[in-house]
Amino acid sequence: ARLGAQIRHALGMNQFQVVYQPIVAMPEQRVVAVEALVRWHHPRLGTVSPAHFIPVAERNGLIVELGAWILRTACEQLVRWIGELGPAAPDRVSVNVSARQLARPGFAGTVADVLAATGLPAWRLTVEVTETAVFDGGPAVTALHELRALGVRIALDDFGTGHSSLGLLQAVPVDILKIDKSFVDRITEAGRHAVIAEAMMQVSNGLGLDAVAEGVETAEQAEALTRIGYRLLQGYHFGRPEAEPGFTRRPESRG
Ligand code: G
Ligand code: G
Ligand code: NA
Ligand code: MN
Repeated sequence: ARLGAQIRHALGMNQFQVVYQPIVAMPEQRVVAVEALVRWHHPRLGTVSPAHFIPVAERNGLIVELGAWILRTACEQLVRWIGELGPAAPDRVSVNVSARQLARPGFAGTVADVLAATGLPAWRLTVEVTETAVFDGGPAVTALHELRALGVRIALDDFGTGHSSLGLLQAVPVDILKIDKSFVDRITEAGRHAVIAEAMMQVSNGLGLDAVAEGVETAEQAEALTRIGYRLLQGYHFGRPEAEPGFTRRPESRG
């Protein structure tokens, strides 16, 4: 069958899984949040990347159903961790929302229903949207205002790579800038990358937003980012996306 039809089947067969990547606060490296990322374990194809199937689900509309399942699963998981781990649980969970999901009438209502059903307080949920999902205004931006009114936080994902990064900040309600990995990759080289990352930090500070640097893979990158003011870091250096990230293991059993 075509991939689109297989996605519907996979939902019924429990082939999707949500994994969680830590977002740490420097310098203590406390896990203050996790980003939820979906995985598809296909019986024949193995693990299919969301970079491959999310665009298909967007085109055939199944992203609405799949996205709602991801949202509910992530909210339930944080509620469970808070119950099991208390203060060692992350404060927040961040869920990626695609353009089509966000622009569909009733999206904020779905989020409100999931929060009510799972008991997760709205302030503990962040919705991650890309610049391209919101840059032409319209229903997607209306949805962001509705989410804000619920108390949900908004993160602008892959910040700096879209069409209108700075202009967008005038038009769209945002709480968090997620600085794209492409800036982090070369942050330790002399040259323009560090200058741009530093300018983005100044914009973030000036507007009173949080900034998260994504794709941090080395201690050197973490150090360079910290030096220019980044306090919230995410990347393989701190942890990969996993079903049960390191903080779920009790200190006495931690390797
Ligand atoms: O997790 P990974 O790096 O393989 O993700 C690849 C791409 O798929 C990224 O752009 C990421 O934002 C997207 N993605 C991962 N999980 C989700 C999800 O739950 N919903 C949406 N809409 N996109 C996701
Ligand atoms: O588009 P978005 O930023 O949501 O996508 C995040 C993607 O980046 C996920 O697929 C995640 O698995 C991946 N990722 C997270 N941290 C790192 C990292 O340190 N290095 C690389 N190469 N990918 C990362
Ligand atoms: Na994201
Ligand atoms: Mn991102």
